[in-house]
Amino acid sequence: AVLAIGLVACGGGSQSSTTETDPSLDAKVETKTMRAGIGLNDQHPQYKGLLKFKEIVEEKTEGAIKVETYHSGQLGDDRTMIEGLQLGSQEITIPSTAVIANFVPEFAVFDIPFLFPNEEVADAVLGGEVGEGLLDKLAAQNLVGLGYWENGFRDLTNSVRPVATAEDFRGLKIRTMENQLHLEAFRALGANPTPMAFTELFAAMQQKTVDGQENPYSTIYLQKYFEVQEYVSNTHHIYSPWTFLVSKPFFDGLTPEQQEIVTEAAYAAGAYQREMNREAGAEYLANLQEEGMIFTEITPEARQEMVDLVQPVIEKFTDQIGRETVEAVFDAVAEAQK
Ligand code: TK8
Repeated sequence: AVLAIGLVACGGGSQSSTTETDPSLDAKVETKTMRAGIGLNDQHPQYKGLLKFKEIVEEKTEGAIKVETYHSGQLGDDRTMIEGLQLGSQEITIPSTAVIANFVPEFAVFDIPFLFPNEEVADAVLGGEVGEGLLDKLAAQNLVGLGYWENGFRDLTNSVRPVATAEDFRGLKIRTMENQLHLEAFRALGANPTPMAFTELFAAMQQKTVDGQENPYSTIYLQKYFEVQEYVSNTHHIYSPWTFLVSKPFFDGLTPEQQEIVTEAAYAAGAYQREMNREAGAEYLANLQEEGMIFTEITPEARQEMVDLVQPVIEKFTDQIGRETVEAVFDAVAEAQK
């Protein structure tokens, strides 16, 4: 009780005489705090994965590193949080690779529509040489990438009409992530896309500034988009990875042992998050229909038409992404399917 009062009295700040007399705190080195922020809410597997990361790190460092978790964009939108890592106002965020492409252009390779046929191929490419090699490029932006987590296959929702074919995209105002390739791909499909931070999306749909959006079923359900959207189609147009990002100045300031603990925890929590995402995944579409959304199946023929329509966009962006990266990823995708 005396210790607690002492801490309260000094506002948890610099050491008081009370803490110095506590033998268990005597040997303790300075506690480091990692502020971790994400855009999704606390119901999402991404947040549960983050809590797993916190648990592992705090246990293995015996409290020498503390992880503070923030959800629902409490620390800002994805772009702002990445900048926060660069500036040192925050230590962790887990954004979609599509947003990271604004910092490291090669990350746009994952924005190529219909790149991954299934999750197993995504795992092989992201967890393999190509995926890991891309993470190395983050250092030049003062960022450290500790593996990929899973946002998942993105599916279209809107409040205007059922979408079964490319023709049905015509004129729909679709919010996209802040990513050039996404914008042009949706234009090629005939939609009228507008880029927007995730944190503004719900209000935009509610106020009908946009007709629709695209995200995995998990997000559509857990963020309650069914309240403002009527139609959902399994477009599965992009597999969206997340990257676990840490502020490089902060990471460099950790001891080698702490760096290892943080790295292993990020990968372990990522595996846990992916598993949870996939386990729950099958139910979310049924949940959406229970909430009254109308589901439209995209036939293989209709999807092929979409694939063909976005081909010119892929060609246009190949040089901007980096031809070498694009080829390496396509090779890895082919290899994973052998
Ligand atoms: C959340 C984002 C989100 C992404 C988007 O921070 O912006 O649509 O899919 O999940 O990462």
